[in-house]
Amino acid sequence: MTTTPDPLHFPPRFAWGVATASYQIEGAATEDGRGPSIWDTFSHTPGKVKDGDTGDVACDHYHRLDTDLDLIQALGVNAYRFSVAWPRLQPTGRGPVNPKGLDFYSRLVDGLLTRGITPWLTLYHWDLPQPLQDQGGWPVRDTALAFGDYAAIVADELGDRVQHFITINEPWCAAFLGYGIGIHAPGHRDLAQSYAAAHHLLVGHGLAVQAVRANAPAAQVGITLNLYEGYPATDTLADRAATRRQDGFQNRWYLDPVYGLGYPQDIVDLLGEASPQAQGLVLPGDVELMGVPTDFLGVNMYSRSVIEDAPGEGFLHSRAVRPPESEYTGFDWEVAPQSLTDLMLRLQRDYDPPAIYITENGATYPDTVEADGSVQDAARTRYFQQHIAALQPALDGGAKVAGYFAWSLMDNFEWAEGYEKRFGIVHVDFGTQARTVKQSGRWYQDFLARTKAGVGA
Ligand code: GBH
Repeated sequence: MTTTPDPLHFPPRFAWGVATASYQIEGAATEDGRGPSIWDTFSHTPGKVKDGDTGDVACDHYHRLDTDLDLIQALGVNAYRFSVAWPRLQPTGRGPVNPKGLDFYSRLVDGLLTRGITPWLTLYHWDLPQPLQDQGGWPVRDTALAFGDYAAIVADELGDRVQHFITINEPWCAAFLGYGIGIHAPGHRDLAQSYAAAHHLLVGHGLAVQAVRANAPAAQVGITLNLYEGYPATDTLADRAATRRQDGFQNRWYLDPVYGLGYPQDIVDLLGEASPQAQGLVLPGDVELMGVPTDFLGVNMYSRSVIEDAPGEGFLHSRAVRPPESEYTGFDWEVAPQSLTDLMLRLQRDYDPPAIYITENGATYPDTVEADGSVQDAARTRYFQQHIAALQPALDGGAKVAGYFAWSLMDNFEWAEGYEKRFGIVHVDFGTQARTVKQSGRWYQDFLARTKAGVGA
């Protein structure tokens, strides 16, 4: 199977991985001292998650650690990205470590190292301890301070073995989907609150970077943003300006502060009273704190956006359009591998990160399990081929792409979509918890074997 005539060439020591997140796979939601998170509360609130699904059991990964580690190893990856559930480590979000929670992550890390796989640890993938939400959640600054303390504990306890830390996964989602439009936990709908949350997520990121540096001095640390390259629907000035506004909302609002530039003024102006500045939340020193130097930029990329001017629509006066001739995945997301090339080159040009890691890339399609039990997910397989191939021109053009993580290791709890939307390269039967490597997983396995052997893809 080839998509490009020429074999691909990746830099030496390229990280090839698969990714997961704690609430999406672990289950064991009330075991061994784990406290509740906002996702427990949200998923147990009727009407919030499709079909009333919860992460109570999920992939039961907490109880299947060893066999899941064997599965990861069998794929042939050299890196595994997972997240630590904050309420497993600190059940109320503050105070002493829960030893059983720590023991789980310690066994996970050791199990990876024994198998020759580099652990990539995400500190926050959305499962905020519920008691911290009860005290105001991300819209209050105290949550960022608590997050910095938690980061120090994790770096201190695991930093002897973990050398790659990601502070926050997708602050845009945590802030906007959680506090702005309410489709994610904690389900609030208030634009100003979402910008207060975004500010404290970025402050928390800065504090966490400092905490990792202080407690695990040799480790690399960065943040993961969900970035989508924007394209104007037509070449008119109006559509181009609308695309720039959308880019400010989705991308620059996070990139600019992380690279020390503070918030983009065009979006501050559009937000007016809802901006963190107008709310009095940006304290002296915050621009430096949010922009504390990092070792890499993590990028989660799934699609692109095509934007047209739409006066009066939202505070951005813009709207996403759906190019009819294109190909789409299960969330009605456009398959747009060229935009991955464009995004990498643009990030390198505009922000010059020391390294870029694709910390998530993948697709959901309705999979069919064949009579013989196999899962033929040709569309997902093609999606991975095309996006991995799209990294080649980015590398050739000077983008410092240093790794790629497929989302996801296995089908899991897809947030508000419950278990219906599958992203795994390994199929999970949620009745029996049987794992079956899909066609896409077998393709990735073959690709990695060939790439490591220097044969190209
Ligand atoms: C990432 O979120 C997450 O980091 C990961 O946990 C998740 O499983 C993965 O991507 C796949 O979704 O109405 O089109 O917005 C990306 C943002 C937010 C995408 C929720 C799906 C719901 C459908 N996700 N969104 S949509």
